[in-house]
Amino acid sequence: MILIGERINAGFKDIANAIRTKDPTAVEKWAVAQAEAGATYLDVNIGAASRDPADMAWLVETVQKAVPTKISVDSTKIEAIEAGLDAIDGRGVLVNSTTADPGKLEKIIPLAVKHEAMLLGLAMDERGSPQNVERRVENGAMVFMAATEAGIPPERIVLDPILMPIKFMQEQVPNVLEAIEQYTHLSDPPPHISVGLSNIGSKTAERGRIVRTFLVMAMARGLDAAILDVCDEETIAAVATAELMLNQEIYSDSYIRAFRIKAGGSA
Ligand code: THG
Repeated sequence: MILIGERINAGFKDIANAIRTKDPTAVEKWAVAQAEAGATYLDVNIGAASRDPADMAWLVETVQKAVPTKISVDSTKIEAIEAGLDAIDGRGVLVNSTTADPGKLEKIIPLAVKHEAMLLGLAMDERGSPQNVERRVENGAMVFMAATEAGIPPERIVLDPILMPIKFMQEQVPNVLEAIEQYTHLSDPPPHISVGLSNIGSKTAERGRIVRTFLVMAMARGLDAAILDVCDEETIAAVATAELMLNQEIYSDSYIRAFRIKAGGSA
């Protein structure tokens, strides 16, 4: 499972303050904590409030000084993604994200090619978020085909069917699960498939249970990546346990510890 740590995001007050004051302390703290928890990538997001691409470069550089972990450059703004990519020191990088909007694909795909990056495509288009399975599959396939045509292999493509809060869009949860399964049939090997996992539990009273139950159900349908709270031990234990059930890892009594070591975290 590809684990993308969600915490370096200006949606959190400590990170928003760090960016505003250019005080690296909180960024370093969360970079180290998420790396030790076994993150494969650290998502880095300057938030909707920042208009300055230089903020993204600062955030990427600050994370790179703290840990060797690969980075997910997360922005809806092309200029911010470009600034983040230009700041990468040669380690692996994930472009988060493009949508299926042709105008966006046209600009983001060449950036992913140039930087030999992983490319994450959201199942969104000019019309906004998908409200059914068909739109999710069409948009995912659109990103997949455009990236493939540009020479990006399936192993470097990540599709995100758009997971929404269960509290407000409960009827979309089965649609996301079905879209995940359909993405696995796009190619052999298939692209990677990810969701913004915390989104489903937004504003709920049982967030952990909701997040973890969806996670294992989605893994059973083919999910193999997630942007998530990697510091939540119960969630990571659910990932490790689900990998056993899928026969992706060999059982041992100490499989949780084995998972953490394999993920590169501190056991
Ligand atoms: N897909 C992709 N990228 C994404 C998302 C996605 N990037 C952003 C987001 N969605 C994933 N990251 C987060 C980060 C934090 C939270 C949720 C998703 C979160 N925020 C708190 C909350 O909602 O309660 C608010 C912050 C706070 O506590 O102050 O949990 O879907 N590709």
